[in-house]
Formats: sequence, structure tokens, C-alpha cells
Amino acid sequence: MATKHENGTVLVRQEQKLKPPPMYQVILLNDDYTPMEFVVAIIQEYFNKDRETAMQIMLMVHREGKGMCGVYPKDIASTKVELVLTHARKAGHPLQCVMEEV
Ligand code: TYC
Repeated sequence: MATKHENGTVLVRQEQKLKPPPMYQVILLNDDYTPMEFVVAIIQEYFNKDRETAMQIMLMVHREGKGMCGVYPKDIASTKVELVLTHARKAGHPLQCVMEEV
């Protein structure tokens, strides 16, 4: 869209061409050693889920091999992955957490 001003200048509006930023799913992977209760606590603490939802996600991971905990912009997703992995390693558990572009 162009606007002609009385002084002769013409302003041409930039077309909106910015795409929304890509979003990333944060996914927990199953293993045979991490305690179920630890995984439930992780999901509640880092993904702001209530206990019931956290339990459902944990059981989904346990039965299906993986489960989605949330969708975030890149920086937030990668921070969550780091925090989960650090917490799990400090506790001595092999829990794996990854991010995937949606
Ligand atoms: N499979 C684990 C067990 O039986 C529990 C578990 C659930 C581990 C989810 C990891 O992301 C996970 N103790």
C-alpha cells in the first residue's frame, strides 16, 4: 500500500513477510532405569504440568517409548532440555530428553 504526501514523498508500506519463529517439541525418551516418580517430578517442575497430567505423560513415555512435554521457541526448548539432563545426571539417572522442530 502506498501513501502520497502533500510534499511529494511516497511511502510504500513493507509487505509483512516475517514468518512466525519455528517451534520445538521437547520430548522425553524411555529407559529401563529412571524411576517413574522421578520422571513425574521432572515433568511437573520443568513443564508446569499438574501431577495427573505429568503421570499421563510419564506413562505414555513408559509404554510408547517417547512422549511430548511441551512446545516452545528454540531457546526455551533447548534450556529445558539442558535443565532436565543436568537434573537427571546429578541424580544419577540416564533419562534422555530431546527437542524436535514442529
Ligand atoms: N521405564 C521407566 C521405569 O520403568 C520409567 C520411565 C518413564 C523412564 C519415562 C524414563 O522418560 C521416562 N522405571
